[in-house]
Amino acid sequence: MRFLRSFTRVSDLPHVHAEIALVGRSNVGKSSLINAVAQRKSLAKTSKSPGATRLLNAFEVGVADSGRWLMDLPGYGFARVSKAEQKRWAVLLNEYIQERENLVSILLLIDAEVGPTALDLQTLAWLEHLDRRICFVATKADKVRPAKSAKRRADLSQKLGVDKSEILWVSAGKGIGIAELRARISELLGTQS
Ligand SMILES: Nc1nc2c(ncn2[C@@H]2O[C@H](COP(=O)(O)OP(=O)(O)OP(=O)(O)O)[C@@H](O)[C@H]2O)c(=O)[nH]1
Ligand SMILES: [Mg+2]
Repeated sequence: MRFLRSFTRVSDLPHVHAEIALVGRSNVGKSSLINAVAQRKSLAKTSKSPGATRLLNAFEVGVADSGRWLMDLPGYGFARVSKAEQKRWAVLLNEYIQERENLVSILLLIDAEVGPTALDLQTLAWLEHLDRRICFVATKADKVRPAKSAKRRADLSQKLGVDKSEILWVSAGKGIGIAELRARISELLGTQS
């Protein structure tokens, strides 16, 4: 996987063969997950403070010019940026999800320990309304104590309204579920993993 470039506008995006986007609240671990999948430390910019990703960042999966893209997007629900900036990101995200052709699936990232938040559920309802295919990913699984894991899994699936088997548990930090996620991405994009 390689970084291609950042885009500020949806209308600047070229036509590609197939694309997957990572959607989730700020700080949920979208960029970290891209790095884990790519087995690179800082391919995508990550940060302790939310709001690290501000643009539509395109990564290419598979061979050069494969036309199979993975998009890292700005997160939602980050209160510490100005209202104007928050609005700009929301508009950008809305536009992207609504208009992007060849978007074969959205990886909806939910914090395994915290989520789903009200905003996560709102986003989910909206994605379902738009008829987008969703792949659920619970992030930072390493933060969930083993004793609580079964309860958290049941709770997450109940709140998201999907079967437990439909949620992929991952940890970019500890490498949990990454091979599985990589395989899922390859399958969705039609590339060799
Ligand atoms: N414990 C733990 N921390 C993680 C994991 N993945 C990411 N983090 C931490 O969570 C913070 C946010 O990670 P990012 O990958 O930048 O989050 P993001 O979703 O891209 O955030 P925005 O770009 O602001 O939308 C960083 O401090 C990461 O180190 C994980 O699997 N386990
Ligand atoms: Mg990011």
